[in-house]
Amino acid sequence: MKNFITSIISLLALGATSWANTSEGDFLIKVTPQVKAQIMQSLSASNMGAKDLEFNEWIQVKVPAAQIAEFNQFRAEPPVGVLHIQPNYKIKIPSMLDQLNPQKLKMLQDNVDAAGPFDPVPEDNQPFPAQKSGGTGADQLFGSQWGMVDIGVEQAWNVTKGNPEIVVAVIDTGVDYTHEDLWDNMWQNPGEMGTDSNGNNKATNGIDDDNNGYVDDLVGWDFVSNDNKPYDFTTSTLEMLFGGGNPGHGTHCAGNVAARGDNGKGISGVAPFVKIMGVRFLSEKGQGTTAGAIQSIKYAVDNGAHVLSNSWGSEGEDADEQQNQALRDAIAYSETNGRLFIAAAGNGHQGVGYDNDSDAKPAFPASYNHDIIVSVAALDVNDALGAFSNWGQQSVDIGAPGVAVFSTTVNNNYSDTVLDFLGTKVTWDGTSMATPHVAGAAALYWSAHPEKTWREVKEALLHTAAPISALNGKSVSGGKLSAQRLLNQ
Ligand SMILES: [Ca+2]
Ligand SMILES: [Ca+2]
Ligand SMILES: [Ca+2]
Repeated sequence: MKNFITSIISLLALGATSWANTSEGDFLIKVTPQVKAQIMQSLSASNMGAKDLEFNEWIQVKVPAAQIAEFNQFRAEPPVGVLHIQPNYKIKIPSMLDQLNPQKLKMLQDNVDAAGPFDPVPEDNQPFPAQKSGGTGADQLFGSQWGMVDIGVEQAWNVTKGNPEIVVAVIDTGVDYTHEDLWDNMWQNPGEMGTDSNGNNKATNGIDDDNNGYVDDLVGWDFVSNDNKPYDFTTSTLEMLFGGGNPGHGTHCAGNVAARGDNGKGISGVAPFVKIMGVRFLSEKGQGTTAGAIQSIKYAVDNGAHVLSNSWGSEGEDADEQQNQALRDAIAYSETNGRLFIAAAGNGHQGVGYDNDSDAKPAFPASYNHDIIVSVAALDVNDALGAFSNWGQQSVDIGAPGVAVFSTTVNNNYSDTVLDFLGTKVTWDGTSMATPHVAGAAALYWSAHPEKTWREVKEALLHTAAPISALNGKSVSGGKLSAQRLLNQ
């Protein structure tokens, strides 16, 4: 053991490391409980880049570029006490442009100068609204939500509109929790509500009142900024177009899970009265790392989310076809604790190629063989598979609305359109958009049947799927999500 520690320290001592740089030289190591303290102490004492991820003895280690090759030798033959070494694989949301054909993309590029000024990025640290809106009345924009009608939410709502005790974690780019149609349904950590013994607001007193390791985590956590404001920062149109930026991905997903129903505003999610936990590990560029993903999953599980909605993909599985063991450990943790892991089937194989069979070319995490995962393909209004959507008889479970999907967007907006100029319209398309429908339906079913196990909820989702030809032989269930059948079976 001493040998490994000495080796790591000597490697790290040779060059400065930076936590801001999450590219090369960023590793995750899993050690045994017996040596963890020793390794952390040694690395910390040397002022090296080591971070305890506080999950299953995983430690993030930064290695200077010049020493990466040497460090990589440990991967093939981990020293005693070290169970696994892997890169801190990148994770991302699919580009909103992935669905565009090359001609259309070229046209956008040719016309990009006409796009006008950059859209403003919202200010950092959006404060929590002072009070709930408490409005009543019809959701005026419900008619724009073709997906809700398509899966039969109105018939499902005759049974239940959702129990506020049921929580869905939207693990994504964050959520605009200040949105008029989301704030009322944001999960609020009971341990950070009310006043402390000094009469101060627990949500803003700078104290970790519930001792869960996170200070003032009222609505969730931001693992990018490491603070209690998992707000959904959008980027400019130009960055979004050509830099893989985020046009408000997490906020769009959250609305389809549980935008507030019957409040006289906007739209309604599939489960209009369950709660949304905001967990952010993907930046405004739509990029994150495995370290952030596993911390997010653990946070959601430990703080009571019943369903985890995951509209993202791991670059994992590198050229050596190595598995992302850290991510698999986190998914196994959600299974051990019985929290359904709903995952986007993916838009093409690692962003390349349409009409992808995930059985042959898996996309992760959706294609992992953990039973807890429900992998979701994207359908359009005519029950056709989205041109971009992955499918797989063994590896994709069910389809749901995922083309031109209407939902909440940042700054109290609502839309099915990412951008629309000079005759080119980019709509909210993706298995990312399909996934929250299934997450919401699982939450709705669990609201009506709180005694069910996760396995029973998953079986009910798949068993009640409405058969469609587009998914016949291309998915486990052979059908699309039916909230109507699910709640009325
Ligand atoms: Ca706390
Ligand atoms: Ca507090
Ligand atoms: Ca509403």
